[in-house]
Amino acid sequence: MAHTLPALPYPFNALEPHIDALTMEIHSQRHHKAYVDNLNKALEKAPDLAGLDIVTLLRGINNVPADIKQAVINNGGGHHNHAVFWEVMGPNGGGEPTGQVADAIKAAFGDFAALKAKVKENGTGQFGSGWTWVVYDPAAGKLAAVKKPNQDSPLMDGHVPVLGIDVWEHAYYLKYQNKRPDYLDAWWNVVNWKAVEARYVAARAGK
Ligand code: MN3
Repeated sequence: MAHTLPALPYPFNALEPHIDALTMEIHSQRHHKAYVDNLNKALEKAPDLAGLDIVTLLRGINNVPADIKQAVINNGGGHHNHAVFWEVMGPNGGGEPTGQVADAIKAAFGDFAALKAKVKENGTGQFGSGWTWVVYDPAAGKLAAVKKPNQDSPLMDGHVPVLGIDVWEHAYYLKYQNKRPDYLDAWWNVVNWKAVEARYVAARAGK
């Protein structure tokens, strides 16, 4: 079964003024769509992998044949990273973390301010394109902040992405131009903590 572009769970302008409608439209309908299309194209050469969901495919990246492995890393990673990104944002977002994920942030980072500082450091420190992530590390049994280049998925490291911010220029250039740190500060106004907590709870349950 072919991978499909998920529907955005809110209108393009729902994250204004922090993320502008045109960026959301181009980002979701063209950039994300290209990853999905190119992933499907790459998998035409590996029919055995066609039935795997995207998470299973990326966790098992070392089982992917060498001739399409990099295409799956780039486009499969691009597909899943963006699916997570749309999910952990939303209208009327922001504020302080709540529930189980608030406790997990306190345990791993001390407090929310320290987490934001680490996410910003990773996002501004990622040279070129990539992502700044908060992941659940099953081996350590806690949250961690990591940066990844390009579309490399944290799933390939055995981590579960709980929250991520895209720092490719296509994610912020129309509104923020070269000011990536300003975009990273503004991003917390659109975080959907309910969705982040749900991802954390599922990750702890081994899903
Ligand atoms: Mn992107």
